[in-house]
Amino acid sequence: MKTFHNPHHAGHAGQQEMFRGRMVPCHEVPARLDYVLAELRRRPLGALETPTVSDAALDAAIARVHSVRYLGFLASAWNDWVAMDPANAQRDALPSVWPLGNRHGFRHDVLPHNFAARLGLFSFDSGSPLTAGTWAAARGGAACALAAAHAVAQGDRSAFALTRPPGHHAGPDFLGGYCFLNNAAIAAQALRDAGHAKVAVLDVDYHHGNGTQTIFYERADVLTVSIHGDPATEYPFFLGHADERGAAAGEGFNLNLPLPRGTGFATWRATLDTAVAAVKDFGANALVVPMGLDTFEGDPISGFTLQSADYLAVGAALAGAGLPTVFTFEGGYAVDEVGTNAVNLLQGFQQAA
Ligand code: Q9C
Ligand code: ZN
Repeated sequence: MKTFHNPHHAGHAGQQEMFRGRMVPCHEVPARLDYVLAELRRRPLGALETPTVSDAALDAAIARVHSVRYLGFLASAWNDWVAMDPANAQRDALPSVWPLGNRHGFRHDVLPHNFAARLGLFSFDSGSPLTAGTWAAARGGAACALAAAHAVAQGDRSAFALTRPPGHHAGPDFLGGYCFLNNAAIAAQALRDAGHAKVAVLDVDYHHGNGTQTIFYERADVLTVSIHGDPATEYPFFLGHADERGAAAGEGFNLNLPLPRGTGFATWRATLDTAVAAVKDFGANALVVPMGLDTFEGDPISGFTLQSADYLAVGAALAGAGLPTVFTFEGGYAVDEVGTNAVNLLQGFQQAA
């Protein structure tokens, strides 16, 4: 399989995230991608490329998934942050005030002039620093997702969008969970637009793919499935329960498979079989896998206990869906092992496909 990697990723380098009342070093660091790229050079699965999609095609593909006003906010966010105070050039932008939705009656329709207020309007946590290179990195990542979708649409069995920041927590008009643009959703929509009538997304990151679920929640043409830590105890907490089955035309086209913190591979693997069966029952023509490696036992912020060798079997099980497949790189914060785990999964897929 071809890998499209993002040459702009390292420009997104947050210093700190808010965690339980204090600032801690970011878990989502540039070295994560470098380790995966190094492992792919050691154990090649196919060509390593950078995406060559045109700016116009990229802007159009991103706008299929995200709102105009959110994209306008992101494109000028760093300049607006520094314009607030020149000293901000040395600091990441993090939100500190949010217009809570349903219960508090705050308005979302009026765009505040104040940058800190806009940052809160378009975000849902204080763990996702926006830095000088964030927009270019996120945009470069969307280009990887689009290029991977194009490769698969043109007949490749699979393709890998190797990028950071990750994407699956980003919704139509919000960032969070280290994510800014939803690469998996951009790939899924691009596959739809290339003529695949039904696309499935099977999210194997430790955390529920809330952004992807929200983007496709009322649609019957994109099935979203996610295996993740139970939101009763695990981030992102406010979405990802089993009773969320989709709405309106999308009723029945979302499947959440939450598992308790501490779950090991036997149970996780059986749950993956349930997820793959749902993808097959749906009659998907193509598959997108938001590939988080934070299900690994050694992950510092997660709670499942998968071992490195297990990822070979995960990839083989995903190949069992028998579908053209785009992988997007999502979470996975045990930096020393993330390259091995990612390439194990992809190699397991490729050997079984
Ligand atoms: N201050 C992904 O794996 N952790 N995102 C909570 C908030 C957020 C994980 C800290 C975890 C986000 C793509
Ligand atoms: Zn995650």
